Amino acid sequence: MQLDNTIVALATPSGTGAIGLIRISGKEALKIASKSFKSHRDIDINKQTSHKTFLGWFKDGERIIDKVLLTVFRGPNSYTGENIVEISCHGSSYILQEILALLIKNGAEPAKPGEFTLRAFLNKKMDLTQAESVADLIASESKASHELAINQMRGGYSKNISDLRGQLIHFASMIALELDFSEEDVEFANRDEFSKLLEEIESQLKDLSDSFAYGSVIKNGVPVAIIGKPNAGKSSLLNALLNEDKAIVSEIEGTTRDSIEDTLIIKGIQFRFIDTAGLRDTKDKIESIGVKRTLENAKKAKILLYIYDVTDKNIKGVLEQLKSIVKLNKKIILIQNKMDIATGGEIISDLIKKEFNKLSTPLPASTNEKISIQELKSLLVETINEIGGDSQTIVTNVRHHNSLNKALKDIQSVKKSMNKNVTGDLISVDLNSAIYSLGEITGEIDSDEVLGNVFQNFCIGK
Ligand SMILES: Nc1nc2c(ncn2[C@@H]2O[C@H](COP(=O)(O)OP(=O)(O)OP(=O)(O)O)[C@@H](O)[C@H]2O)c(=O)[nH]1
Ligand SMILES: [Mg+2]
Repeated sequence: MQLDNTIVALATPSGTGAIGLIRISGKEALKIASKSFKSHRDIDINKQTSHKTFLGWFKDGERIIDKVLLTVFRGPNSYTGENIVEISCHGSSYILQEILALLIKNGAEPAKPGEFTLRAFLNKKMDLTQAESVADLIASESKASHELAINQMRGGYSKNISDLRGQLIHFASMIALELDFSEEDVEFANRDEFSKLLEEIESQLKDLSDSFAYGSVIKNGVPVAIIGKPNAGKSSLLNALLNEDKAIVSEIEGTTRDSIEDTLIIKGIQFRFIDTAGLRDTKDKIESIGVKRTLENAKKAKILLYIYDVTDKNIKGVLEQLKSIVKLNKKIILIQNKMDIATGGEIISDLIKKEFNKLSTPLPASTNEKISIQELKSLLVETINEIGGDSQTIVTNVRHHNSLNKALKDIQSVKKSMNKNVTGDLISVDLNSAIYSLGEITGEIDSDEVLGNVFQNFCIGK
């Protein structure tokens, strides 16, 4: 990995803004910037100490490109740990391009995606999970996902994992020592303590791994599929939730043929609502593709909103649909729609309660009159909080989840081997594999492959 070059990139989005920020990092940062910068007070930035800002002209020879503010950070007290120069200029895309081109002409190299943060990691300014949280923080769109990213950036669970890994390493070395003295039949690793540690690690890994189900939906938005028979009021419900006319509503059965999706943030949590084609047997070719999609969306969703028309005469049809939906094993919220035209003699909800006593009571609603929409929103938040449980630390990252699961499997194998009293060298194999997986999470083991995977998902300039 090359670190002795000096890199440059735009840190703000390309396009026009009031201000744009260009960042240079590396040994030569000050020298490269100073070739084109003329301070108003004739100051040589090469001789300046860290954390100082200067006003001046950015020039291509004698041609003035912009009036800029230039800030000097000297390594190791900077984001990357290297010398950094930040140039704040006016946000015209022409100016930004000119300044970038000049800096490259002066000797800087265009940065690769995530290279600033990669350098911060390699210079030990942060561990790998913290580096990853930078990308999450930039991408966070709701209060809840922002909170998770900030928590991870502040250290999150990586310290805990690092501690557990340290204890495992201790036992691994004790067992290795035993192998060296194998003829003498000594036991350096106290088996009782070791078993206790394995139990604790297993339970912690399990909690972390389980929290991913919650973490990933918080990060990417909770998928909620709205399903039901044609004309139940699915599209009307989507519109009522979003408070806009997003989907077409009509009294014709089969109005919605394709899935329609939009997001909404409720109490800081982002939900992705998916309005679907009404479920029914149909000979219409396009509609039947829509129905297939509905089932796929239902399978992918975290929460299902099953909506039915309280005045529907075909109650059996509703019960049958519910039966197949319950089989999907998802959180289901039932909505009894069109209460504004209910006569009061309807028995549908009683029948549902009788047949599906595990489901919660249907919420009486009217999407036309916006009755119970607020209650539904609160119910959604409650449901997702239930899924989250009261876990303090939450895993949001697919890479961590995979490594956690790998480590968990290894720990379980170690436990099994211990119970069967197998020899130390066999235990060592699984133990080392678990130590490796845990190290991958924090970056204590940083193969190029892991690093490549992590940083390729960053944008350039981060
Ligand atoms: N009275 C009354 N009518 C409603 C209510 N909600 C929806 N409707 C009517 O029911 C009809 C169907 O509504 P949609 O929202 O298009 O139903 P859908 O479930 O999306 O139907 P498909 O897309 O065909 O599957 C429309 O005529 C709506 O005006 C309600 O709360 N009260
Ligand atoms: Mg519809």
